[in-house]
Amino acid sequence: MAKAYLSIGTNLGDKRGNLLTATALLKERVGDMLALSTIYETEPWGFESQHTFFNAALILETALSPMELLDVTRLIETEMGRINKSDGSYQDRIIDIDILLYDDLILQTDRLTLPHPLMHKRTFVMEPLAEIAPDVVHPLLHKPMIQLRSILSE
Ligand code: PH2
Ligand code: MG
Ligand code: MG
Repeated sequence: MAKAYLSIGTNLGDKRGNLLTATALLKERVGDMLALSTIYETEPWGFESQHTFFNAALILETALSPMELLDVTRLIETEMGRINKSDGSYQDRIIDIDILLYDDLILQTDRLTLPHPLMHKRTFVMEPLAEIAPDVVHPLLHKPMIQLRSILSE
């Protein structure tokens, strides 16, 4: 079994409900939920929007491979009504599920890069993640999440 560290976010509709639906589906299809952070209300990062985000982080114990996990998270996003713009720019969304870490795996493929390449630069990721995984060490930066989070807010 592996531990998968995920970030979830939404800035449209019933935001609390969207996060609850996503976590319920992840538990059903991915594996036991070992931890779930509190929900953080955050300002849109990297694009302009009038809709604030609700963000959270979670840890799942899973028998799925990283690619199987990616397929499951994409399917849940689609089933929940996520529509992606073809140009890849950031936009408002019902749900976004991002894989941050998969144990201490380092991976680079067309579809998936692990650790998530931007995780350590984003307060909306690091704040909830440091809450549930303070001592987990970033496999490339070799620093614990609590330290990466505190560097960000300096
Ligand atoms: N996700 C993004 C871009 N910007 N900003 C916040 N606050 N929360 C997010 O989840 C988020 C974002 C791309 O996925
Ligand atoms: Mg994202
Ligand atoms: Mg995403």
